[in-house]
Amino acid sequence: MSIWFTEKQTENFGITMKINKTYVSEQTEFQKLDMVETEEFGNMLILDGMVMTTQKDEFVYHEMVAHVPLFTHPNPKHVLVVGGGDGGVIREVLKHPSVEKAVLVEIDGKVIEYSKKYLPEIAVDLENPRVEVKVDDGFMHIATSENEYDVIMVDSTEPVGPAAKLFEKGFYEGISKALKEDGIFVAQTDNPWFTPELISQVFSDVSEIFPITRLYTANIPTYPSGLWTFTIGSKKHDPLEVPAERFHDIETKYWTPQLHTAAFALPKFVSDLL
Ligand code: AG3
Repeated sequence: MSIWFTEKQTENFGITMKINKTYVSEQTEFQKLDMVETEEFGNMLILDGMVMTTQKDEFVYHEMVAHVPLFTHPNPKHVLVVGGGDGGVIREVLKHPSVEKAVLVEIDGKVIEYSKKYLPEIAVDLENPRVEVKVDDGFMHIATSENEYDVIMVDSTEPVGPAAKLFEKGFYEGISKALKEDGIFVAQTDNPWFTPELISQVFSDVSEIFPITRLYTANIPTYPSGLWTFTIGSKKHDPLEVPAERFHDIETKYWTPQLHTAAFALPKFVSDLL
């Protein structure tokens, strides 16, 4: 007998994976958390029935969330990650020597605890002295920060449950206030196949607040449709105008200087949403 997990990505469509082992299946204070071993993608974190990250493809998402805004900023020193309790974005952020301090604000301490245990190469840097981990509400953290951060990354779940308010215009206004005068933020903004309205709405909200607003994509096989989007709001620096010499050497598996720019080239049906 074999056990299979299906994430119903829409009412009528899903992704199915063979599960070898279930390590954790528990209702935390905020969400349902499952940690499993899959045959194809290694260990996998699932929140509220949705695939968050897997050992095999996590590098795409984490590199693309971190490196695109961090290379766009000429000297990012103080960085905030909202969500991201698995630690994958933090691991990538620390590859930038200019970053003196990276703050991670994750609402659910259980995500951190189980990621350290079952996703050790993703959570590898959560104890690094350049990192400050806070188990707290990211929305509140943003609301009480002013002129503090060079780069903010929103590594949230989907706009249902605890993360719903991280997709509202008021949140992006808070982010703008929390950023310094040349700050940049990025948020994961789902996929154009099943949630085109979300992409349009976020892009329009962000462009009312930030002078430079851009959308880029990456290929993530375990996320709905595989075509994932990220929205950047920037006060001054344009991700499409990064001087070539700013791209210092870092070890990556997905991001390259060429891809930094290429990721902003959108299929027509996606650019039509903006
Ligand atoms: N955060 C975004 C995951 C969204 C996936 N959606 C889905 N499976 N329906 C990922 C967290 C990784 N650090």
